[in-house]
Parts: sequence; structure tokens; C-alpha cells
Amino acid sequence: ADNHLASPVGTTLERYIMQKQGEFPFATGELSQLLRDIALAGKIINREVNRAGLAGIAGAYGQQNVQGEEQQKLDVVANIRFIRALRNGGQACAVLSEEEDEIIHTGNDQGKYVVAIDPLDGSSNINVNVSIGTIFSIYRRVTAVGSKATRADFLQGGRQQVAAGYILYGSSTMLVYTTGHGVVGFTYEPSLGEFFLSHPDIRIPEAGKTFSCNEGNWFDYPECVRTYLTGCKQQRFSGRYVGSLVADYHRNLFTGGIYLYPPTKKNPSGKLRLLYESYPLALVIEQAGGKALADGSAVLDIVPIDFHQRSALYIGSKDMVTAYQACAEAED
Ligand code: AHM
Ligand code: MG
Repeated sequence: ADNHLASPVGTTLERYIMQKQGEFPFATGELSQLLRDIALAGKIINREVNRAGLAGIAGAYGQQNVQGEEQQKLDVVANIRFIRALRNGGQACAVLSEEEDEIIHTGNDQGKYVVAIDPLDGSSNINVNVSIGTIFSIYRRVTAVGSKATRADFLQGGRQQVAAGYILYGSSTMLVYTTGHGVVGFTYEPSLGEFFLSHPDIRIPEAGKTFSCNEGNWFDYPECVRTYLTGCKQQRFSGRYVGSLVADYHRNLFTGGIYLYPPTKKNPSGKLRLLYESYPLALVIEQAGGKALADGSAVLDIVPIDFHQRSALYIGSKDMVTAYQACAEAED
């Protein structure tokens, strides 16, 4: 008689993580807890992002800062909030952030994981009400539990990531991640404060008809990139470029497409950061059946040297990235 009460209302992230953990009997639950902490950080940043438009008129809705402090920039706020969530969560012993030069030790030296983040990506879009995102990458530490994390924990290489993903603050807020067993997507329900499973198995279409790059850099692009893009145009593919990596990537993940950030005069090694932009998105794309290249190798095979090193990035549908690769190899 009470059947209607038992009818599923959707799987929350919490429940999903619990179920998955049950499938791995020897898992200790620490990675699960870390993913929950990241989701919490996402909710907090989502709140700040949503409020951002009101910040300039703070007085109008009674939120004026009594100390008269200057409104902090959203990317700075996101950085602080994210690190705080990880510190309070306890599973991450250290964090590497786009916003900070050096490793941030959380004080949880017992934590088994380290996390690299771009807390709020899409700098040109942050203050103009256009989609932005958070990107994260997780490693199991290689240093002894109980000691302080070191550079070695972060410089393990892309294939050693145990989980990676992103949060997109778009028309809806979504969390998309992989733990190496496919890619799942959750959509945030703000009135309930919960992420719900909306995309249980994300696969990128093998072929696509969308290319995403900053064409303003055309005259800096290597010849092979121009050859490839010219081919896209001859086939009347669509050009789509938000200028927020997470947004461009997310669209291509769902509809099929390729995102390109080649080397330019200004950024001779590419613009995107290997550890917290290229690596995590490359792991997600490979897990979704797509492909991610840098110059000369798969992104995940690049040997990391520096925390903030950059890479070229050609990422998306398998067939498109392979076609680009053919142009690049023909030029060699
Ligand atoms: P950021 O980390 O300073 O925000 O830079 C990364 C962003 C990406 O989100 C985006 O894809 C790219 O830079 C856009 O660069 P450009 O404005 O050169 O096209
Ligand atoms: Mg960034």
C-alpha cells in the first residue's frame, strides 16, 4: 500500500558512492569520502558562483561586508573554499592548486591521497555570467602515510590518477568523474542541495562535427593544426568556443567534438596546465572512449616535471583526434 513511498526518486551521489564502495569489498572508503568532500566543495563554490552577480550590489540585499573588506575575486574564494573542504574532510594530505605556487599541506598527514585542482577555471568568463568549472585530479600518495607529502606525490604521471573529474557551473551544475571504471555524471538539485545521478555511463561519440579552439590564434598555429581545421571547415563542421575549458569539453563530450589548444607565440608549450587541466580531462575522455593528445604523445603519457607545467591539448572524439594526429604525423 505504501509502494509509492518506495518508488525511486533518483540516486543521490551519496548513495551511488556507497553502492560502488560495496562492490569493492577491500576498499576502505577513504576515496569515497574524498569524492564526497570534493562534491561538498563543488556545492559551496556553486553557491558562491550563483551569488557572484549580486556581489556588486551587496548592500541591496543586506549582505554588505561589515568589515568593509573588498570583495574577493571568485577564483580566490573558490580556492579557499575548496582547500578548506579538503582540510576538514581529512582524506587529502596535500593539495596543489592553480592558485598557489607550492604544495598546500592540509595538516592531515594520515591522509592517503593528494589532490591537484584548478578551483575555478575560465578566468575570462568568471565575472561575466558565462559557464565556468572546477577541475580535479586525485593520486594515492607514494610517500609514507604520516609523513608530509612531497613533490613526488604530485609528479606521478597521468596514468597514476586514481580518480579525476570536473564540476561545471552551467545552466545546471554538474559533477562528472571517473575512478577508472567509466565516467558518471551527476546533476545538482539546488533546492535539495544534492547531486543526483543523471548520466550513469557517459560515452563520447566516436565521430563529431564540432571543433573548439581560439581561432584568434590562427596565425600562431602549427601548419598541421591549420590543415586539420581547414578540413573541418570544408566539411562545414561547427565552430563552438566558450573560452571555458570545462564548458567546451563538456559539450563535446556529449555531442562529439574536438577541443584544441595548440602552442602559440604567447604560450609556446600550450596554455593549459598539465597536472590540473590536461591530465584529469584526459583520464575522463579515455574512460569515456575518446582520446587526448599533446604534442607527440598521449596526454597521459607525458612525464611531469613541474607542478605548473603546460601542455598542448587536442582532446575529444576518437575519430577527430585521430584525424588531427594524421595531419600532425604527415607534417613530420
Ligand atoms: P585560466 O586557467 O587562466 O582560466 O585559463 C584556462 C582557460 C580555459 O578555460 C580556456 O579553454 C582557455 O583558457 C581559453 O584561453 P584563450 O582565452 O586563450 O582562448
Ligand atoms: Mg585554469
